Amino acid sequence: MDLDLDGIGDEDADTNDDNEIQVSEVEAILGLIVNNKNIDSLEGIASFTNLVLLLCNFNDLISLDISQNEKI
Ligand SMILES: [Ca+2]
Ligand SMILES: [Ca+2]
Repeated sequence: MDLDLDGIGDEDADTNDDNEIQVSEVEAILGLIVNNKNIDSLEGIASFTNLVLLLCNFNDLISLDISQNEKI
């Protein structure tokens, strides 16, 4: 998954490998592609303030609130 949309796939958002996702690491995430992952909630999505791309087809989402994601 290419989280920062630089064309290079990224393992995960934990870029400094301390096993925690800091706010700065969440803010660095520009793209989330989570199609077909059996996800039933994207409740924390509001924290992804710099997100410009969200693909979440074929999941079990009932509702999705991206009103806080101003760049989508
Ligand atoms: Ca990348
Ligand atoms: Ca980290």
